[in-house]
Amino acid sequence: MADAPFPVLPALGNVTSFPGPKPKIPERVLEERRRYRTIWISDVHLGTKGCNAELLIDFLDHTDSETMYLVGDIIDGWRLKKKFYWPPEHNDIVWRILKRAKRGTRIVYIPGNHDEMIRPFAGMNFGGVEIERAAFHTTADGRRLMVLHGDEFDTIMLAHRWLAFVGDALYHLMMKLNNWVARARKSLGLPYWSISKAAKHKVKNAVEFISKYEEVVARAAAERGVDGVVCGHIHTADMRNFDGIEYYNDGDWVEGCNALVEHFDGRMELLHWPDEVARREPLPEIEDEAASDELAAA
Ligand SMILES: [Mn+2]
Repeated sequence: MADAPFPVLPALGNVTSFPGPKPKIPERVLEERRRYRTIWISDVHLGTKGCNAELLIDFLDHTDSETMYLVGDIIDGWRLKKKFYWPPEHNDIVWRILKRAKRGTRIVYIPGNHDEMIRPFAGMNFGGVEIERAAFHTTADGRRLMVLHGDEFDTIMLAHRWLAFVGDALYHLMMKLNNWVARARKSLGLPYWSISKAAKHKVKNAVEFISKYEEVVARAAAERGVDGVVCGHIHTADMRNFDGIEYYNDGDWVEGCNALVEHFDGRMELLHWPDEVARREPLPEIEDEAASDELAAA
């Protein structure tokens, strides 16, 4: 089913007169794009240095879908207000999304908290991009999913929000540091005190926070009578099931570089794009004739 012919989009290249400036990174016109029924991405944070724009451009050039949901925090208005940062690659992303809309992809943009200035435009359509506060999506196998950014649950989850962003790397660094501190203290005749134990408590809280958040969102979805929920916001891609309610988080393009996709049979998949790029066959090497001529002459 995943290889079923793509029913909606016309062949690539039909849009010959797309207006606007040419992107800095030229669009790769591939014969074969990966085609999905639906794509969800969020937490792109355009307007910040954290955004992995080139990877996202690569993703956009290699995929297509009937529907694409932009699940919030696409543009980081909070940071832009403080400091304006907008490299050409960020324009390239906007250009590609608008071109997708023109080519026939239904694009639904659900602003998040960082792009909340776009929320008042809910119900409007800009260049084929529908702005919505939330959306309902029916999968090919008939499941009804609620799509929303996810900051709506922050009031419930307020305590220690920052802990959610303390990652594994910090934990391991802490463990190393712990060994070093323990040895130093021992040589000084000081009693054992675990820095990692103190830190571990906080990291454990972070893991619990994510788990708790996921459950809160899933339960809220259950109350609305849907089969599942798709959100972003916490920058933690995941697929889980809480008592029959499906929870999907499409991750982010700051750390994870993830997308959630629905295949044509309704099967859901989380993509980690750096892995997909790594798996790709390298392009054939271009033989450097000048260099080989030099070698022959030597
Ligand atoms: Mn957010």
